[in-house]
Parts: sequence; structure tokens; C-alpha cells
Amino acid sequence: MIKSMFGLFGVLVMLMIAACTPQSPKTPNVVIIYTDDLGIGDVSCYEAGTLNTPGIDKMAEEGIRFSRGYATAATCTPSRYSLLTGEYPWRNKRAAVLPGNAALLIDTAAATLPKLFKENGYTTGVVGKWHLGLGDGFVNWNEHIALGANAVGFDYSYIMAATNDRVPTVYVEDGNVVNLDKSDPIEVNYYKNFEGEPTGKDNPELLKIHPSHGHNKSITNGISRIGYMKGGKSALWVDEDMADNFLDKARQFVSDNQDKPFFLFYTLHQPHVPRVPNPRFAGKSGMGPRGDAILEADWCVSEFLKTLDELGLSENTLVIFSSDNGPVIDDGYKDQAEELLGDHRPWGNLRGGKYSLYDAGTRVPFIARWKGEIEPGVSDAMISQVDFFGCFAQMLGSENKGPDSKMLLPVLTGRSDEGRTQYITEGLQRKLAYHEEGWVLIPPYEGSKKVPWGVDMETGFSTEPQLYNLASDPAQQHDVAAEHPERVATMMKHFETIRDRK
Ligand code: NG6
Ligand code: CA
Repeated sequence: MIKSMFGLFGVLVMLMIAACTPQSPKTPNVVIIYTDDLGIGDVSCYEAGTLNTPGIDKMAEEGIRFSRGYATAATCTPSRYSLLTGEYPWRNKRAAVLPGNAALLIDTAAATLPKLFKENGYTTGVVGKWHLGLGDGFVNWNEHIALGANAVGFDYSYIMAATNDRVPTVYVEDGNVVNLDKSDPIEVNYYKNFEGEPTGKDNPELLKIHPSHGHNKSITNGISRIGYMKGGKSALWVDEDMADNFLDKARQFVSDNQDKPFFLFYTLHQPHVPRVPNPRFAGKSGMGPRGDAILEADWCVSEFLKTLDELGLSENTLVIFSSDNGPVIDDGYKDQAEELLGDHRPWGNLRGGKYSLYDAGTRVPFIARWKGEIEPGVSDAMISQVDFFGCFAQMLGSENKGPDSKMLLPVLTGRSDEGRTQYITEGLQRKLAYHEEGWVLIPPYEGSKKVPWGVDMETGFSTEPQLYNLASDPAQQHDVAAEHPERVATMMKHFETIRDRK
């Protein structure tokens, strides 16, 4: 009797100790799959467009789909900057769409998301589009480039320097141009062509895809780009193979690191221009290359997730899917995106798109899947990519998270609906919109109401303040600023306080 009472007592003591000991933080693998210019209506589980994306939809069925998930900006570089630093992009003067020869944007001394993972024993990798600068502003592509992804926290990097429409059109692996023949050195210039080199402008007969605006400089693979480039023939990429290539590298990274925790930032180039999917996808969407490129991206997502399954990693890997900014139809090449769009609505039921301060500029597909941990469903809580840093700091028990990031792990994993109540998005020319409790205020701005080059898109600028109730008017059809002067004034104050915070 005494013995069994002791036994019971022992069990109670053990239970009490277990209850008091802080739970050791969970350390799943983390993968962020990031598309380029994919709209909220381009993904069929968001129920707006007419394209079918079964791979992404399946991921959403197995995870949590956010109806109010945001990028920080309506263009690429600023959104990526925030995702990796936890800081709003407009706090950094250089965080604008960068040319392919721009210096590394992120300070090597700054705290970053990959560094957070690294400090916690993870192996970190980035595969795909970078667009955050390389080198010191005078990069020599023919030597090792030390200042790059690896200098801001990634153990492994296999990237394109900027975008698929900007030179240099080569891959860079851990700071070295892949397949470079040193006897044919690469030179890059964003102002002046190299003597004797053809351009899209002067040699349209060499092109298989023609520009509609801009994009008429150096030619790679029959496609003229932004910027001039010479040499590096053996290293030039083939656009049709890009998706397969990045997918292979992403899978390889996972397979190489399957026995230890890893963080992978897998950044797809689709459906950014030039839209050149593999011939396997040509004609599959009936919407021309833009739709086909999205189907290709969808296939990449499902193939990648299959790899996690095959390696038995799906229960131990938190996968996030999102996009760097909203959709655009004609972004510089004559690829029939406009003509073949039909009833498809890449922006869903929202207003605007890429470059715009209206909501489709930054409200993007946003899904998180962690089999066995995240209960499948839909969340209407507001969450941003700038919060990833905070979420993972919380997961790993770290205080450091970047200045504008919020610790929203319970929201990301579907355990709470208490998302953001305040948020700032960036449109063109560093102009900002302020969200608060389901309302959005666009302060007055001078400037063109339309994107001032060939893109058919509203900037969102107006010389009068605009106020929309996103809860009742998600399509932003009714500007109610005149009816709510007090709300406009209060929101303006709150906006300025956050904006001017040091
Ligand atoms: C614009 C390009 C556009 C795209 C964009 C960046 C022209 C006329 N337009 O300047 O095609 O490259 O920059 O897109 O050059 S992003 O998704 O990387 O932000
Ligand atoms: Ca983009």
C-alpha cells in the first residue's frame, strides 16, 4: 500500500514538473514557396479566377488558407526585403525594384530570417529569384561574389541575380556564376551597350518574343531584356528549363538536408515576364503563356510537396505558399496575356494589382501547411509576410525579430484569429496605404492615376484622401472618406506614428 502510494506520489511529482517546465520549442523544417506576380485570383482555391491550380489547392486543403494574407509591397524587391528582415521596405531608401547589377541591399550586420534559423541549428538555403542585389555595386561576375545571399544567412544559394527579364541572364550558385567559361567573361551595363552586341531594338529579327514596352536591350535565348550584357555564352540560362532547374535544386537541398532541420526559401520565377514555360505546358491553360506559366508553377508546387512526402518529411515540415506582389497582365512583352484572358480575374474580387496601392497589389495567395499540426481550414485573420520573422522567432524562442514584424505564430498555425489590426502597404514610388481594423486609408498623393508606362494599372494615387471599408467593400468601389472625416484624421495620425517610428 505504502509502496503504491509512493508510486502515485512519484507520478504526480513528475506530472507537476512536466507542467512547470517550459515546452521546448518545436523545430520543424520550414519552407517558404514564393511566386512572382501571382494574383489572389490566379489560384483556384481562392474561387475567383477560371484557371485550375490543383497542386496549390491541395496544399490549401491540407493546411490553412488566409483570405487576408499580405505582401508588404506591390513590387518584388521591397516585399522580399521585408520578408527576410522583418522591416517595412520603405524604411530602407534603397529597397526599390533593383537593376541586375545593384549592390547587396540587406546589411550583412542586420538580423535576418535565415540567420535566425541558422542560429537555431538549421541549415538554410535559397533557390530561385533573388532580386536583392549582389556585390558592392561594382560586381565582377567572373570572380567569386562574396556579398550575396550567403552573406546574409543562407548556407546555400542557387539564384538568378534579379529577375528573368533583367541581365545578367545566368544562375549564380554560392556566389559563382554557373558554367562560366573564364575565357568568355561576362560584362554588364545598365546604361550603355557593348560594341557590336545585338539588341531587341535594333535586331527584332533575332527575337522569338517581342517587347510591348521596355525590354528591348540585350538578347538571350531569343528574348530581349532590361540592361546590356556581353559574354558568358556557356552560362546563359534557357528560360524553358528554368522551372525544372529550380525545382531540381530545391529538391536536392531538401534531400541533402533531410536528417537535420532546414529552412528553404524556394522562390519561383513564374508568372513574371518573360513568360516562357517549358513546352510541356504550352497551350495547356488556353490563356497563353501567362496561364501556362501558372500551371507550370502549380506543377512545381505539387512536385516539390511530393518530394517531402517521399522523404517522409511532410509531418515535420511547415510549408508556406505566397506571392511577392499582385498580378499584372501586360508587363512588357507581347504574349497575348490580355487577348486570351477571357473571364479569368487574376486580381480576384479585389481592385488593382501589381504596382497598385489598391488591395490586389499586396493581398496575395497565402497558405500554410504543416500536416498533423495545422488543422485545415480558412482564416480571415490579417497576416503579412513581414511577420514570418516574428512567427519563427516565437517558434524558436528568440526575442529578435526585426522592427516591424509581429509574433503571430498562433495565427499562422490556425490556433488564433487575433491577426494584425494595423498594417502599411507600399505601392509605386514608395507611396503607402494604411490598414486599421478592416479599413484602409490612402493618404493624398500627387502623381499619375495610371502606371506611367505601358502597364494598364491604377496606381491608387489621388490628391484627396481615400477611405475604404474593406470588410463591407473589398472591391474598393466606394470611397467613404467624405462621410468619415474623423476616422480619416485618426487613421492619418496612427499611420504617421508608425511610419515615423525610429
Ligand atoms: C519594371 C519592368 C517590369 C518588371 C518590373 C519588376 C519595364 C518597362 N517594366 O520596371 O517588366 O520587370 O520592373 O517586377 O521595364 S518585379 O516583380 O520584379 O517587381
Ligand atoms: Ca514580383
